[in-house]
Amino acid sequence: MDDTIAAIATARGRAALAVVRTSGPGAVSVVDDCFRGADLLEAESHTAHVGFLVDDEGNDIDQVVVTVFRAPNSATGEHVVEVSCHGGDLAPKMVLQSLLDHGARMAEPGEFTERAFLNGKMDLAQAEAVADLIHATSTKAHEASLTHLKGRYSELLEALREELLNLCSLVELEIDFSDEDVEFADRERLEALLDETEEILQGLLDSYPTGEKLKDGVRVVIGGRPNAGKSTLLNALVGHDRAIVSETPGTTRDEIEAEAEIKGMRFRFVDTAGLRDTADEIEAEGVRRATESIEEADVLLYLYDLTVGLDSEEIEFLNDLSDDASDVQPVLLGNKADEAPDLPVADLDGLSALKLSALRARDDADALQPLLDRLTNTVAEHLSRAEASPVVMNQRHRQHLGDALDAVQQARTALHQGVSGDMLTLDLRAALQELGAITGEITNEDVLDQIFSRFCIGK
Ligand SMILES: Nc1nc2c(ncn2[C@@H]2O[C@H](COP(=O)(O)OP(=O)(O)OP(=O)(O)O)[C@@H](O)[C@H]2O)c(=O)[nH]1
Ligand SMILES: [Mg+2]
Repeated sequence: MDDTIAAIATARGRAALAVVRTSGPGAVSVVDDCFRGADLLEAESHTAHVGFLVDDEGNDIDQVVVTVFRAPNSATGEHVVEVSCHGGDLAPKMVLQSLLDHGARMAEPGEFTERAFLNGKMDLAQAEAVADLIHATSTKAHEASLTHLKGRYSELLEALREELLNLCSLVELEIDFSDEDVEFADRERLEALLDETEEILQGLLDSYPTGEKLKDGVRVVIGGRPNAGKSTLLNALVGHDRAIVSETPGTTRDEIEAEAEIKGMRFRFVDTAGLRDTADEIEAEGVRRATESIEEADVLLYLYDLTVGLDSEEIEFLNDLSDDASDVQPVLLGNKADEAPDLPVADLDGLSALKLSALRARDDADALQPLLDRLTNTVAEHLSRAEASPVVMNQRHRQHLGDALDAVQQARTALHQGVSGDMLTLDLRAALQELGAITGEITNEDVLDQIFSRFCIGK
């Protein structure tokens, strides 16, 4: 961290402004060397200065605003200077090049955040939340990563660690005084604390499926026979003509994916080829993909044409689906209600069913409302869990939380079996280690490199 890094912090492309960031011991002098304006070496922290950024031959590049943050009161804890220049393809690159020519080094991916972490500006879980926030594609995912960024999740883990640490020191004290046969650690209290820790860890682990849904979206596959109206429904759901609709059965072959946000959650809708036996090789491949896709769905919208009805093979398929323990939640949709207003939708045991007209829904948003409500219902559990945040959204965290839980459970078994104190502290220490790995209190360089290398440059 003894060198000065620089990178463009904003996205490429045409925009009014862009920001080029630099951080490190030489940040102020590097920018000062290529800035025609106030003397930045004398500038106070948290001040902004208008002037011209120049290249290494002294030619003007752009009119910019330079903001100076002096260590330790900056995002990274080092001297940081942000150059706001004009956006577009050229100015930000030329500004960056000039900073590099004047002694800065190109930043590695995530290096700004890594420095912030190493300087104690944020813990590892918060640093990861920065990445999640940037990648969030729905309101709920954004909220959840913001909670992590604000440190609520870290506070919870910290409190847990403190409890465990207390326990551990009591038991260790006992070991030190073992000759005198005293018990500093009240066994009942110990057990109560282990229970409590276990419950919190379990709660966090249970929130992971929600975290996954917040991050990746809910996968809704639209399936059914050819011509049932699947592509029409996809277009209605996403509000534009994404998929080709035609009266020729077997129109859709490739899977077509489109997204929409409903009640803050991201839904990924997948239109598939109509399910039927076919001699057409390409269509058959489409059917194979559709079947595979249905198995991997969170929700299956199974569409059928009300005027045609469900055949026995479909009924068997749907019954199997609601019977077996698969994670796919099926919703049966009787389509083309406009042509069959009096026909009821098939009533299959335990299967939620709705009647609709995908055709009408295309131009009449209200017609879709019952289906949208049904969809939000299928994720109601996730939505309420997201409210009761924090939600674990990160695979790495899940691993450590699971290992911490194992260790706590082992400690409890050890306690029951009356094993010696040192065995007990071994388990408690293991749990502490796992929790510390999440916030980065205990970590090694390889892990850090792995985490930060997934960030993008300038972050
Ligand atoms: N009357 C009526 N016609 C509909 C409705 N939904 C779809 N259609 C018509 O049904 C035909 C088939 O629609 P698609 O959306 O292409 O059906 P699909 O299920 O995607 O068909 P494949 O891609 O061949 O599997 C088209 O002519 C649509 O206009 C509806 O709600 N009412
Ligand atoms: Mg289609």
